[in-house]
Amino acid sequence: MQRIQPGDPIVILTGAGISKESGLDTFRDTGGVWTRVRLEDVATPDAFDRDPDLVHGFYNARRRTLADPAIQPNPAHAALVRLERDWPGPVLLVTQNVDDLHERAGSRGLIHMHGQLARARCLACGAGRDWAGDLSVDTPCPACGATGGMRPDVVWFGEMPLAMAKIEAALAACRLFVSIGTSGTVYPAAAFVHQALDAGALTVELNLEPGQASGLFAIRRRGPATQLVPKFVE
Ligand code: BJW
Repeated sequence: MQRIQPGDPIVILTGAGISKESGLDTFRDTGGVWTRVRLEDVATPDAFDRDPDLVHGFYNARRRTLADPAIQPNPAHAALVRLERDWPGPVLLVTQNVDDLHERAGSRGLIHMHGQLARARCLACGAGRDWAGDLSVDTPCPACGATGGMRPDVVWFGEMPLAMAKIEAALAACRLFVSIGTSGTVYPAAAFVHQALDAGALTVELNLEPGQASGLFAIRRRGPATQLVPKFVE
């Protein structure tokens, strides 16, 4: 097994499981988002063209949940802040999550590869901005004034995830790749472990249940993120 030296570059990938104990649902577990709503109805560009009211309703509800004071970063988010602060080398945190719990915990410079719930983007002029309230088909774009084009700034199926060049460069250079709380079913994130292995990195999975590619990880730890991540970081 590869040995990690202080200062070696690290890439961390997080998924919905890291925010579960903060009170946010995962997607594919029992009771998860996609067990209640068909992703084809709310998380594709076609769905937005077909029924923007339905899509806005789905994301407005999730934006309100995220704004609930009961939803707070948990000890797993906090442990990653300590890792980023104390590790003497580069640490790139890549999250598939659209929540802002990593930032609220204190992480800086992370990549939201699937976008952010608290941002909106205008299809007419492309302008993106922070967004706290509801969106509707009548919401005018604050930048260009067009109506009907404001959409959640998230990455739907069939769309290109964000900052892929930066992520792939970090994966090619990393010596340690840690996957936390993701089922590994959604590409391209599901393939990051292959890219890390190609780079010769040590691969670690921290998850409640084994992800799709669990067998590829050199180290696998099972349990809730709030216990596993602080223990791994210390
Ligand atoms: C705990 C825990 C606790 C629970 N502690 N753990 C066929 C083959 C290959 C690819 C494709 C294909 N057909 C189509 C595709 C492409 C498609 C895709 O991957 N489809 C698959 C379903 C097959 N992908 C795309 O379209 C992507 N774009 C793309 O590929 O562009 C082309 C491209 C090619 C090459 C390079 C670059 C680009 C876009 C995907 C967009 C995904 N969007 C969503 C919605 C975002 C907005 C929103 O939130 O509404 O992103 S879908 C949803 O899934 C969300 C998540 O980020 C993503 C991943 O989910 P995650 O985080 O893994 O959650 P779960 O629920 O699946 O798992 C939770 C895990 O937590 C579990 O493992 C539990 O055990 C664990 N857990 N409690 C620790 N307490």
